[in-house]
Amino acid sequence: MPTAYLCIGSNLGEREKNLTQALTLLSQKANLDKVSSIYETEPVGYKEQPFFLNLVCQITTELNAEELLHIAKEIENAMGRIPNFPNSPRPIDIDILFYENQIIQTQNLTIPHPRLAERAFVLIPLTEIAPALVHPELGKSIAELAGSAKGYNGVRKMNQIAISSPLKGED
Ligand code: PH2
Ligand code: MG
Ligand code: MG
Repeated sequence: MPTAYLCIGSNLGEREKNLTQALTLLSQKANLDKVSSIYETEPVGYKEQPFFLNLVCQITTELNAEELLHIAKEIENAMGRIPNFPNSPRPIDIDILFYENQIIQTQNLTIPHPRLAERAFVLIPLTEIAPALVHPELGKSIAELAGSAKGYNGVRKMNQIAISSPLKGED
């Protein structure tokens, strides 16, 4: 079954609950195989907004990339996300980082996520669950990319939180 990696973020409302709810909703549509720790992260891009909580997860799914994007948007909408300016605060953001080793460029979707290689808030949690994963365009592993990423100071691991409930079984 195809494997995909997602980054989930929240910086409005009860951030931790929002992440857990997003994982629960996602687990109703895809197999949730691995979930990273939660990190509190300094906002990248538009700075005048609250700190985020971010995590990444690995799923397996029969959904293709477009269908997965549709599900991600459905979950964002169901959780009260209002379309706003780019990089604005949001209760939940679900981004597809990788879908298999596919390179996809359509009007709606760019995979791998175009900014992941410069985002410590993605690379650090991803190193936990997929250090050997190779970026299909850059030809470098996540561990290598994380080694040269900037912005480590803005990414702080939170105490382990009860995020295991939507996971079926241990890894
Ligand atoms: N998402 C963004 C822009 N900036 N910064 C952090 N720390 N975490 C995010 O998830 C994030 C961001 C756009 O989606
Ligand atoms: Mg995003
Ligand atoms: Mg997004």
